[in-house]
Amino acid sequence: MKKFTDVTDIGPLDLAVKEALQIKADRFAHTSLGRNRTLMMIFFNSSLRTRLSTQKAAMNLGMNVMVLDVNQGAWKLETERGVVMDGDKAEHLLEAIPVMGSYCDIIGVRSFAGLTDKADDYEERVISQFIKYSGRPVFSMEAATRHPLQSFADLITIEEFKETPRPKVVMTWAPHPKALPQAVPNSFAEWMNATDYDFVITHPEGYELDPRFTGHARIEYDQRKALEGADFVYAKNWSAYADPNYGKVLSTDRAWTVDAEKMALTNNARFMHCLPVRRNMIVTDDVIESPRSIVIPEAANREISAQVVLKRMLESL
Ligand code: AN0
Ligand code: CP
Repeated sequence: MKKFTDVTDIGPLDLAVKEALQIKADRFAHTSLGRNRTLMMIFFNSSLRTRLSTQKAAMNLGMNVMVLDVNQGAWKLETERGVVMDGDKAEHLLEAIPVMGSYCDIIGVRSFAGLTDKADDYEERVISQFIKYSGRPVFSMEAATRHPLQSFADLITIEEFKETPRPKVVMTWAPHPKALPQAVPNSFAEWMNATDYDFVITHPEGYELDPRFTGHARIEYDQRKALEGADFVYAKNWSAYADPNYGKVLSTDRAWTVDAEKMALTNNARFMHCLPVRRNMIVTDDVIESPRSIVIPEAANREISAQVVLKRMLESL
């Protein structure tokens, strides 16, 4: 595998999940595959899970790991070509990328949407340049429009916990005080649409996602109606996608918070969230702490999704 940025890069999902479960059963089965190979993780944004789980996955494969926090200690990077660099940015991505590529075998990049220029975000300028200029296999650790390692871990988690072959999975928007990217919900929709699950998306009006991601999923504006009979409730906040409100917070209405009364409408659903989560905005304490909440095993599966991707990239070197 030479790149991992969207669902199509992983091939048939049943095989990917099978490989993930094999790795989970024996995560040290390939400790020599990564010998003398170096992973470089480049973060333009903060992270807890992605940083730790991806590093752990690389260590399970015997790799060496380097981590660069671009905004802490590195030169500030210019990303636009053609600008006169007389501001605070000391280095251009076009030099920095091949230099970083020269020190490693595989590159992971986290670069969130800026949420000001939709065309810029949806062109995936930053990660595309890594793919083009690094000379290395590149995987997304959440780019502007997708978070595929998260969605893959979500899929593995649903496969582990589902009690019916074709569960009803409901992704619900929930309130958050700050503007967040659409990457997690876009990606989750893209991956769920690649399964045969009954997939429903619910959000307030104005929060419609890019139809290239939501595809044939059912959109239901009445959250309670959407939640009826759900087997999995996947909560997430995102900022508006539609013009003229791109990147804006339109509502922080806590009537959309996932609470016990909402969960009572479901088929005793499992509660999921990618984390980090704001308690009592997105979800109440009692729901996230309940035995039906699977946010911790979901996060634990990030190690597994990362290990499948790294293993396949190492095999292709
Ligand atoms: C980020 C987001 O919503 O994209 C990362 C989630 C994995 N969340 C925050 O910035 C809180
Ligand atoms: N879910 C996730 O990607 O978490 P981090 O932002 O902490 O990496």
